[in-house]
Amino acid sequence: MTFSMFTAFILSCNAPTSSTVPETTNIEDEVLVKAEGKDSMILLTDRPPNLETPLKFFLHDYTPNKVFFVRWHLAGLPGVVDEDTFRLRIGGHVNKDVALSLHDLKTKFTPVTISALCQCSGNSRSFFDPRVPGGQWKNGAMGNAKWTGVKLSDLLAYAGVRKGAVEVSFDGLDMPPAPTIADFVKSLKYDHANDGEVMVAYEMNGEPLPLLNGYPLKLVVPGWYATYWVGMLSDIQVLDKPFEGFWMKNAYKIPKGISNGNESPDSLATDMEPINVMDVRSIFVSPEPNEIIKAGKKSDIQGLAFDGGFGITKMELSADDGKTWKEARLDPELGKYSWRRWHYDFTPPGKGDYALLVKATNARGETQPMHQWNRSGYMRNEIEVLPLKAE
Ligand SMILES: Nc1nc2c(c(=O)[nH]1)N[C@H]1C(S)=C(S)[C@@H](COP(=O)(O)O)O[C@H]1N2
Ligand SMILES: [Mo]
Repeated sequence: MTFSMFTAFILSCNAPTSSTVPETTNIEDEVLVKAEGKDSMILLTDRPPNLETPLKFFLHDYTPNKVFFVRWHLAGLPGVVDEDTFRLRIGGHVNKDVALSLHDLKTKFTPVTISALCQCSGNSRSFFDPRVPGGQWKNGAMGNAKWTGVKLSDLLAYAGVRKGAVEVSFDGLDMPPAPTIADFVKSLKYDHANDGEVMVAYEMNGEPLPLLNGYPLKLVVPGWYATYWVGMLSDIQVLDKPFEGFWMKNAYKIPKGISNGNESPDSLATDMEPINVMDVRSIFVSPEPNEIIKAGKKSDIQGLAFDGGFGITKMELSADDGKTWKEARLDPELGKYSWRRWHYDFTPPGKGDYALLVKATNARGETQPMHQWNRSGYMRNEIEVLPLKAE
């Protein structure tokens, strides 16, 4: 394995060749880059690589691997992973420590495939008002894919879990760039890890994962925010006491038991818990903001809706700032953990400016708030507004 702290993954960039670097980046100023194994994507940071999917690719039900968003915390990423020598290790509170090759994973266990949305906790953070620190993502820190691999419960049974297991931790090949920074390790409660849905994927949309999406293995935690979807997964530990690492104990915390992770800037929540199931949410995909549509003519407005796996049951749009709502049509489900596409016919009566609002409701009756905020910019699900011009 080649470990290079500062592997350059960005191959080319269309940023203006001006000699001055702006001190603040306006979210309207997108810089598109081509990274290793990827097509043009929106650049957030280059070391570690953080790349956003341009909105137009959400016209696909399954996000193409070449533009699937990329999010790493630590700059110490291997530039290449050798498929022959790579091993996934399982140890800790088990009967036998095991080391499995990719070939073992593909031949010793029954393969499973699931469609699931992988959404960063901080997706759409740039829209929080007041602004919060962290990656200033728009809506492209998510992607929907078909994941193929092995059930984690099968792997745990293979190693033989001893009595008294409470949690399972997951570590990847990425390394902190300095000893003072904590390695990226996440954990799940043992019962969740062993539920038969959590899986270790070796394929994404029928192909090996791109290196930048965690080749060769990614933990898939259906319905949960992507911070748990550990990439370049190389080490699984069964634990007989709760995991105490930085990325569980300190980072990725939300106000406990509060819907949509809401809190207010002048009275921050004090009781916090690790982020978990995705809240209900919808976005506009087409037309894009400020696009020009035809006055007096029907326009297809379409977008996506998703939640933590309970199922989207109703989509509504409003053209009068939320006073009245009309139902939109839902496309067939792609799977309970996938996003679901919706369509709405909108005919602007005359020329002028319009603003559409969109709201999803799920099978548990949960819906989206008019306003949402928290200090970390997580779980964004405020009702989205689409400005349009009719001519
Ligand atoms: N090993 C490792 N896995 C990781 C991360 C990381 O920094 N290191 N980031 C997590 C976060 S916060 C997100 S949003 C997803 C992003 O997955 P992607 O880069 O394949 O889109 O990976 C998760 N898995
Ligand atoms: Mo994330």
